[in-house]
Amino acid sequence: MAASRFHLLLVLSLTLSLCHFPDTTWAQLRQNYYASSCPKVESIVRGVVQNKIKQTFVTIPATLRLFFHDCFVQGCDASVIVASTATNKAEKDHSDNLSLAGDGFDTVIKAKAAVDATPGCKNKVSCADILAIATRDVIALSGGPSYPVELGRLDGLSSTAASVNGKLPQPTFSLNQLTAMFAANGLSQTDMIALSAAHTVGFSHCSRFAKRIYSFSRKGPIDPTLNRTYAKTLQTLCPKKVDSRIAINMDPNTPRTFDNMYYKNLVQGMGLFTSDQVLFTDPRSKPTVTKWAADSQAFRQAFITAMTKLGRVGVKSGRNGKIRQDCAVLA
Ligand code: HEM
Ligand SMILES: *[C@@H]1O[C@H](CO)[C@@H](O)[C@H](O)[C@H]1NC(C)=O
Ligand SMILES: CC(=O)N[C@H]1CO[C@H](CO)[C@@H](O)[C@@H]1O
Repeated sequence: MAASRFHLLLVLSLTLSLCHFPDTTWAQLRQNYYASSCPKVESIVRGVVQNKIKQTFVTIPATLRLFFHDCFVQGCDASVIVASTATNKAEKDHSDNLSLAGDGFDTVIKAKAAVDATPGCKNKVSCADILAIATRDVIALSGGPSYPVELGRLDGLSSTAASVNGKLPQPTFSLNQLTAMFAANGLSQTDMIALSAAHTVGFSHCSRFAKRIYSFSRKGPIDPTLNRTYAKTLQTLCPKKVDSRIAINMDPNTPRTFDNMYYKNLVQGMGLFTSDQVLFTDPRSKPTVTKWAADSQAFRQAFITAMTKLGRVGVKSGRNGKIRQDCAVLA
């Protein structure tokens, strides 16, 4: 009795405190958010994404990574898409953006134009939601799991390069560092392991892992957790004096398919970054990697859960956001 009264109080006070800070919750996100204001938004975005993929495969990894970077810096509010101006250096011009491929930005801008050209939809759909829909679509269109996407985000009101500092994981991170950074965004270690499988598609520049194949430590030039055969392949693909623009497939086996090959690679010592391989070498995450390498269905379910949680990070509402007319321009 006392316990349930305490429970009631707790629920009440939580509800009250949420009411005081409605701008920081994701409670307003829901499926079919645009059912009355722009009912065809999801099929419009899907059409643009499909066309864009026909032009270039890079659309897939570029859009997926753009969504991740957007959500981890000031929340999923399309602030990563904002262009720098004479007076403001925006998020996308931080050095960690390096390599955010232009095709992700282009996908959102084209989809926004298509949505706004649809009668009734003009200025009704946020850039942040368009990016969330496009991301769901690129995953599904490359063989990954599909899921109903939660919508109702507003676009952020600021975007600064300084806000990126310390917010994105580095390829040299340990399991503790990875887990802590994801936890800061409300994501569990299991979510982190699931989301890392995004590296089953897309490219990396040689510089991001060169140390692992050429100058690992005093004990030897090659990272001992790296498969020897794979290390040799990487040395061939990325010679010491490599053109800094060269990028290689992160999943050497099925680079264009969104699948659980990522985990199968880790089991064979074929994770490209330290932050990938550590998921297998650290005994705390190893059982999950082993399980998902063998059980694609379990991985897909965990990935959907984690992506949905990622999409709730730092969502803007009320006075903390707006619907941008031009995704690249704040005002
Ligand atoms: C767990 C920590 C993570 C680290 C340390 C990390 C780091 C990196 C690095 C260094 C690259 C290569 C960039 C380049 O050289 O061009 C990369 C690429 C990529 N990352 Fe991650 N990442 C992480 C998690 C994620 C997550 C959670 C997602 C999405 C859900 C993601 C999606 C991607 C994609 C799709 C690419 C390929 C981009 C392209 O080909 O254009 N990453 N990541
Ligand atoms: C290294 O990779 C090859 C396939 O490329 C595999 O046959 C071998 O078992 C791997 N070695 C280890 C130690 O996992
Ligand atoms: C795609 C993009 O905007 N890249 C920028 C990332 O940051 C560097 C350095 O700050 C810029 O030179 C790039 O243009």
